[in-house]
Amino acid sequence: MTRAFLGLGSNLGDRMGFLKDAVAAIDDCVAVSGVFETEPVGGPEQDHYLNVVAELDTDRSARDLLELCQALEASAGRVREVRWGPRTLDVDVLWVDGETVEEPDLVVPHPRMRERAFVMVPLGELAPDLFAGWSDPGTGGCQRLGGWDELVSRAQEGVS
Ligand code: A4P
Ligand code: MG
Repeated sequence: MTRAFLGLGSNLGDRMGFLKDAVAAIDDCVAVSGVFETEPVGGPEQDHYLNVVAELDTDRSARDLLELCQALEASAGRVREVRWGPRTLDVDVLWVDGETVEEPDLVVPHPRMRERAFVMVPLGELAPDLFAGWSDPGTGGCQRLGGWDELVSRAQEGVS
């Protein structure tokens, strides 16, 4: 079994609902970071994101994980319009222990992850080893709203 990390983000519709359903569908997820409200990076003017990072203990390859990411995005009804544009759900393969991939449709570790506080700050809660030595290049606000379980139960009570 291998340690792997996925980054999840939503900035359209029921953001917490999309994240919750996606995490629930990852059967080898073993931990989830806190939930962060983050300023959009790149793309057109758009609303703030909720971002989390999920840790998996998995026997899936990076390629299998990309398929999982795309299936989760499809379940959330994601429509691809503009690159870096608003989305119900974006799921990226960030890191797979011991695996690097450089193919046209899959690059792992995620090539932009170290440029982004919305990835590195939640990732740092789960993987201090990957966070070590990182400094924020100034990619905008990243506010911790609370722990994963706390935000899931608040969403169930209808508080957003
Ligand atoms: N792809 C290549 N490598 C990977 C990987 N490691 N994981 C390919 C996932 N996908 C990977 O992605 C485009 C293509 O990247 C996929 O077809 C896949 O084969 P996409 O999800 O269709 O499009 P995108 O997400 O708009 O583009 P991109 O370049 O993946 O954007 P990013 O880098 O994912 O950034 N701001 C905040 N605050 N929070 C966010 O979550 N997310 C983005 C998207 C921009 N700004 C954001 C956030
Ligand atoms: Mg993406």
